[in-house]
Amino acid sequence: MSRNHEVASLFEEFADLLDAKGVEYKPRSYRRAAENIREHHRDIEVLAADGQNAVEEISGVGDAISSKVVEYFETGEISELVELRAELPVNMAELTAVEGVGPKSVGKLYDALGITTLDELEEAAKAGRIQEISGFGAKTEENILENIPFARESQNRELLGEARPLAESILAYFEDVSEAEKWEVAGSLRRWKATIGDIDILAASDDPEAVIEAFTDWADVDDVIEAGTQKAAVRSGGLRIDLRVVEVGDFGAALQYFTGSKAHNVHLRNIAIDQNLKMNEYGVFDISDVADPDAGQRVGERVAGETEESMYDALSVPWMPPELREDRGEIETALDGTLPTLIEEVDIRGDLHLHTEWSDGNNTIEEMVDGAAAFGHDYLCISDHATGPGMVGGVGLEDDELLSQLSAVRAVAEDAAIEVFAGVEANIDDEGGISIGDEVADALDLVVASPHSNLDGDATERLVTAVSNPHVAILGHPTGRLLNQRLGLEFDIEEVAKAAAEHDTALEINANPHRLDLSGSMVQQALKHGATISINTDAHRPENYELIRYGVHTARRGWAEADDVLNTWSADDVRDFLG
Ligand code: DGT
Ligand code: CA
Ligand code: CA
Ligand code: ZN
Repeated sequence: MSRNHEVASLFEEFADLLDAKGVEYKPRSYRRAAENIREHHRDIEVLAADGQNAVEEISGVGDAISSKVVEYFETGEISELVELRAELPVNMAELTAVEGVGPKSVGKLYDALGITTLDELEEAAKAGRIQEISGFGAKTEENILENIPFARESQNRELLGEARPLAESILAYFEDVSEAEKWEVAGSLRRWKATIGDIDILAASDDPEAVIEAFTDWADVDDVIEAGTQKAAVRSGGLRIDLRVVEVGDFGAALQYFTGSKAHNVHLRNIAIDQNLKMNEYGVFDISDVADPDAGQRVGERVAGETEESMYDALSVPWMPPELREDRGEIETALDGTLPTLIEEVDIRGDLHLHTEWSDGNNTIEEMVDGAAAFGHDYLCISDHATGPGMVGGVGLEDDELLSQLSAVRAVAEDAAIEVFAGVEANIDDEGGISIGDEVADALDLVVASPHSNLDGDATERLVTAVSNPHVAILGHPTGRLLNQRLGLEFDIEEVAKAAAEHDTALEINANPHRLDLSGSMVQQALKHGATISINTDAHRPENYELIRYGVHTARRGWAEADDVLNTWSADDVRDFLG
């Protein structure tokens, strides 16, 4: 794995600390550079070895940043950053995990009260000392107190979009470990949960110690937490990775057990017991002739365990994809024989929510179109931000600018290899209205309407109004949640889904790993009322198109079939839906 990610995180930390010190402009350019470094197609370590000029091929990286990159690879640290950390010895990640507390507030809290940790923040808030700081007030203090439990909980969970690539690089590494006969990711990651407590990897081998040694020797291991004869745990990129090595004949049983969820497994075990069967990580055992079934793990005759399918077969429950295993009705449905045929990544034919440099995207219309074609899409919709509630810093386009962009999009569309829809991402105001005029809405092919402001509290009426608006085709990231950062809007998804179905408005699964909004369980409820789903990346650069898979697996967690999802349809059918 290249070290671009690591360097990008350093500059993000740098930006946060500068923000905390009240420095202007610089933090923004550091963040932009960090993003470009992370996405850059060449390895930054290789560029740094060629000197500052080579590093400056990355867009947004000038002299000030390239010199620090070179310094980092030469000395192992960036001296300015080391100084900043000493000046502001705060746990930035922990404190900014509290909704409403950004790096600037962290700086003020440290200056005024010396707060460095979440515990100190809580103590100060409870003692009423925060409201005495200028610019904070009683309301802010109350909000901070309210949001601390959520921040604390989210501290230990990692985003799916961070954990998945890491796990996949381990799986690829195991290709070269000759003693490993089978290996697979298990746990919440195999179920594609939006956030992940730890990564669980399962392997089968006749020589477990060799596999464990290879695992702890993996180049990206930062820290070995424990290493035994059958399991090990390491830390890599801030994530804990558990490895268990089992016998080849037990692999299916172990995979089923360690995939979970716990609730799904408990339900299955009860079904097993009703049939005089015992189910555990070593297999399914027939215990009808066993005097004491609790005498050990392997009792009675083993009837399944080599494959995961055999485990379900033994219980006469049809096998089901891991994404469904949350005990949300999947076992009953499987027993009825009515499991959905879940959507797959290959079913996706287009992306309907993405940005260009006309608003806050990184690339031109042409580049985004070419990128979508290269990714394999049949169509895309350019949907830059309109101005309106929640848009700051002049990012959003006025109506007349949207009309100029429309002509530009049509011009690109003429020569494009794929179908190009012209759209917009409008903002939903407090009453559910949208931030563009009727003339623009009529001229465009597609309006995504998204909440970007006032993202607290109950919003059922607001969103029902928005999806009932005849101009609106897609409700974008409906809750506005940011994983580990902000809970977002609360609303009655069933009411919103009913209105959406009635007015032919699709509900988005925003595939950005920070959002995954709608969530799987909300999708499941929305589908009961016949709503159409649209899975979009909200791409700000062509590299983001590949994030679509996180949306697809979230849809699978919501029991979606291909037909339920607008952008599995042909471009003509999408056009018909848009009316
Ligand atoms: P996470 O890591 O918090 O995102 O969630 P999981 O589901 O990966 O949970 P984890 O890592 O604690 O355990 C992995 C799987 O192992 C879990 O999904 C089900 C299984 N498992 C762990 N502990 C138990 C248990 O006490 N009972 C049962 N039935 N299964 C367990
Ligand atoms: Ca786990
Ligand atoms: Ca685990
Ligand atoms: Zn948005």
